[in-house]
Amino acid sequence: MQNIAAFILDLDGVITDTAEYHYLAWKRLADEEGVPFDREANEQLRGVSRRRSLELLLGEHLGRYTEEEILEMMDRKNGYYREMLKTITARDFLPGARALLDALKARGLKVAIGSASKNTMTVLERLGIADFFDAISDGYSVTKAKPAPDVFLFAADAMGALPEQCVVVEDAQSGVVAALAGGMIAVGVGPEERVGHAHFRYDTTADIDLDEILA
Ligand code: B16
Ligand code: MG
Repeated sequence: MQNIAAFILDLDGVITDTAEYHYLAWKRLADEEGVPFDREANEQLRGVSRRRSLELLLGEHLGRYTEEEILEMMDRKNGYYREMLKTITARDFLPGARALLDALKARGLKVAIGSASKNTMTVLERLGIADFFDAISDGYSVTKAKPAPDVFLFAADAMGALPEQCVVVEDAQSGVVAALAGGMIAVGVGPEERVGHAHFRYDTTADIDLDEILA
């Protein structure tokens, strides 16, 4: 692709794997509420905002809760999740993620984070890369969550790049939809059935082939 100026990287599932912590925190909440929840159901929450995740988790039980109770449950889950984030260190990059960051910078490309998470800064600090990026777009930057393109458009704008000059790397189905909706090049990380609609797809972050994408 000619003219690529910047990469926008998703955080959870591309740079580090916090999905397990999200699962354990949601599972604890579900158990407390007596709502069935397992790892398979957790797959639906990949890349999905906190509120939408809770709605999906509660399913048919959603109607029995008031708005106040919903907000309390989101808060409770986030407390459990943030407790687990304390164990993250610079050793918790997904394989190939740290090398990808350095390779992008070495090629003179701008690099941003485009994540749905409101815990983005905490995770980046724990990984030791809070100062690495040219822009950070997270759950506080925009109101419309993925699959809306807003979180990526915000990142592109903050870097002074046009959408068509940006490559988005995503592990979530909704994230790939968001990148395509924003008019960006989409790189999917994960299985065909999840991210096969991206322009490029690799099984893991370590498999991403920059020569192929930038050719
Ligand atoms: P929080 P990403 C997403 O991050 C996660 O994949 C998703 O599981 C989570 O619900 C969402 O962030 C919101 O996270 O509760 O920390 O605000 O994949 O967009 O980097
Ligand atoms: Mg993700």
